Amino acid sequence: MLTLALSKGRIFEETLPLLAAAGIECAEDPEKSRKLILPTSDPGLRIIIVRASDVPTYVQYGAADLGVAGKDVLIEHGGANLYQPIDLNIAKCRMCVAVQNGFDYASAVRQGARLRVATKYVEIAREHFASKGVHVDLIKLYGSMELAPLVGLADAIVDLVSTGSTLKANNLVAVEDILSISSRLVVNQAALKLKRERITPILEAFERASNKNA
Ligand code: PRT
Ligand code: MG
Repeated sequence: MLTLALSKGRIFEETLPLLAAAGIECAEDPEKSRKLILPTSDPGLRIIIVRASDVPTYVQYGAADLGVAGKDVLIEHGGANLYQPIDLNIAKCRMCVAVQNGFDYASAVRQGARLRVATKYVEIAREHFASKGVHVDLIKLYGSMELAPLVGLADAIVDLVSTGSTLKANNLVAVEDILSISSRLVVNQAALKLKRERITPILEAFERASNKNA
């Protein structure tokens, strides 16, 4: 049996067409069902539903053979024991630095001020500001980062942006692009060796289908 770890929402939805390209359908909708283990049309493949940031952990320990996770999540996790063969070109967005409209980010940075930065992505933020030589106090949050500058918790945030409407609705502007993000297929390294015959056709189908998203 192969186990594929997915998170609800955009990752699940955008992985369905890739599964379809491998001839696999998932009859159950995780938004409606409360089940965390979903069968598929392939009796040898099941899907487990986990939090987006937990996908690498399930695959790392072999509780799932395969998973789909954003590059943001993979960088924060560190990627131990994970083989990352394919950029699936799904769930695309950008990692950005954003501040409140009117905050003079450029001169704060130029003057060498110590910037307070709130984020869920502390590893990415640490690396970004270190490479620029900017001193920061990182404040770890688990969500709703957009609020932090509005109530004086931070000068800036590091967050994902896709349409930009969340920033706009909260009177924030992106002042720096850190990196482009998309989701990757991740495979447990031992599973790749032991279950290679089962995994290879799925990898090939995903690769073909994801090239069309590039
Ligand atoms: O929501 P939850 O706390 O359960 O976990 P999660 O946010 O990690 O999961 P989910 O499903 O929201 O995101 C899964 C993956 O999708 C992320 O790891 C990213 O790689 C990718 N992705 C793509 C995004 C976005 N686009 C995105 N726009 N993840 C989050 N967002 C959020 C962003 O954080 C911000 O709050 O959407 C908001 C901005 O969107 P716009 O369109 O208003 O700019
Ligand atoms: Mg989310």
